[in-house]
Amino acid sequence: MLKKFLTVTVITAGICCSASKVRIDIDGLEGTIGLKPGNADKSLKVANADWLKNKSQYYLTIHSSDKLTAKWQKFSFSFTPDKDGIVKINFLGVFYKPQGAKKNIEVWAAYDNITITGTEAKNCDFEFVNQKNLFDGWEGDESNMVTGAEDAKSGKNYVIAWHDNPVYQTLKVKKGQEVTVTFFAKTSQGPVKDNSDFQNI
Ligand SMILES: [Ca+2]
Repeated sequence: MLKKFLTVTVITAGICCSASKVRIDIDGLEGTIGLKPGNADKSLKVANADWLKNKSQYYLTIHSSDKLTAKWQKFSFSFTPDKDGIVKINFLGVFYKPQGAKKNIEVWAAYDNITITGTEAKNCDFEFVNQKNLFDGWEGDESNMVTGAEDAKSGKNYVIAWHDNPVYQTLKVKKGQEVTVTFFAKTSQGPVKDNSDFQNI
């Protein structure tokens, strides 16, 4: 029985790593800013977060219906805030925790060439690295950064993220001013830590 369980777990984990999808969250919880979903590509699902119950109107989640591919794909969605304030835009990856797993599984997605209208956003091509050696204007850590990459959608840099390792920035929004987010996404295998990782293979 145990052997059967382990086999199923391994197979499921194997499927997960190629099942990369878009996941973006818009978080207006701190300022209790209501967020109304607007137009979106048919390939995206934009919804208020039902798990937050009576606070669901302050939080939007955006998922792609289909798996991402190794080629960059363009996506777009809009939302409208119901008052002035600050919201957080989080780029992450799909939540994946198979039954019986102790930890969430790392399913990475890559993002680049983001355009945000209706507000001002910083460094949406990820081409500027700051003195902390992170992408200027964004919060995250070094594992989110891909630099000097030939496969970037714009320039030489892009970000990768998964559910527990997001990349985010804050946006100043205005009541009734629709915000539209257009971006490119593709699959990612996760960070390449060091060339020495390959020398030992
Ligand atoms: Ca870029």
